[in-house]
Amino acid sequence: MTHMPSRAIVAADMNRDGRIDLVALSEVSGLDQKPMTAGVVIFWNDPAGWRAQMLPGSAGLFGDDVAVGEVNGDGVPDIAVGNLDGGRREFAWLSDGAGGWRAETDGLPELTLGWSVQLVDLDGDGSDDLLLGAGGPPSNENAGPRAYRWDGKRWRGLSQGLPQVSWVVGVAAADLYGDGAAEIIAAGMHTGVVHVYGRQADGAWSERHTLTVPNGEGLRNYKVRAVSDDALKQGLVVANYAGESGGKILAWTWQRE
Ligand SMILES: [Ca+2]
Ligand SMILES: [Ca+2]
Ligand SMILES: [Ca+2]
Repeated sequence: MTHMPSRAIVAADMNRDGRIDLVALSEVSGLDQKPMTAGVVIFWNDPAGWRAQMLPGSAGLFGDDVAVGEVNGDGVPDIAVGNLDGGRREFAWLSDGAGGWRAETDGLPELTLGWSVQLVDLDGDGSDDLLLGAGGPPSNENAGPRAYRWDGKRWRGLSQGLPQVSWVVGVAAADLYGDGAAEIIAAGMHTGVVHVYGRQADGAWSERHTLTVPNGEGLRNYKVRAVSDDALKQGLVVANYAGESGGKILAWTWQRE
């Protein structure tokens, strides 16, 4: 595809033929570009060459993040996008059982910007859930770290206890404490603070730890990633920041008790 400005791409074998494919999301169209973006595009790694397939219902969409996981249990990867068009709520395309993908929006928030997105199992049922680093006006009460699980027909909120703050950007999830349940790690856009939330027995999230970015004033967060290693009893949280006067990448190691 010769014209696809993109800031978000992920590699996965989308049709399970043993060849790794690519999924990309368009970036916002600039003044010198076509007003209608391609949206979400799968680049099939065919033996004869790359072949682009635009996902139905995604034309015009744009954003900065894309993720692949398994949401609906059919073994075919599903797609989540950090949709930054506040007027649309297409954040996920699920495999439709017929070789295609369908946007599933029922239960997802309106007037929300998805700065970053992850597909990760947050409630421990074996299926990936949708984790958004969401922005939007406080009155909308849809911003902050937001989580949703797919019940087979629609999305259900999994955000109980998570704060509703206006501008959360990077989100990630990993089992930092080694208790078998994933924590949510969320970075504020301009706050210089990264919050770690754990899920309690009643399903509500509560803050377990706060990480502070030294001299973080004036820096904007873009992404957070986290991994945890059971053998080493260690975790790692990484966040990247940029601003007019520079930027930094910060990593925190996580030693379990
Ligand atoms: Ca493939
Ligand atoms: Ca699937
Ligand atoms: Ca789940």
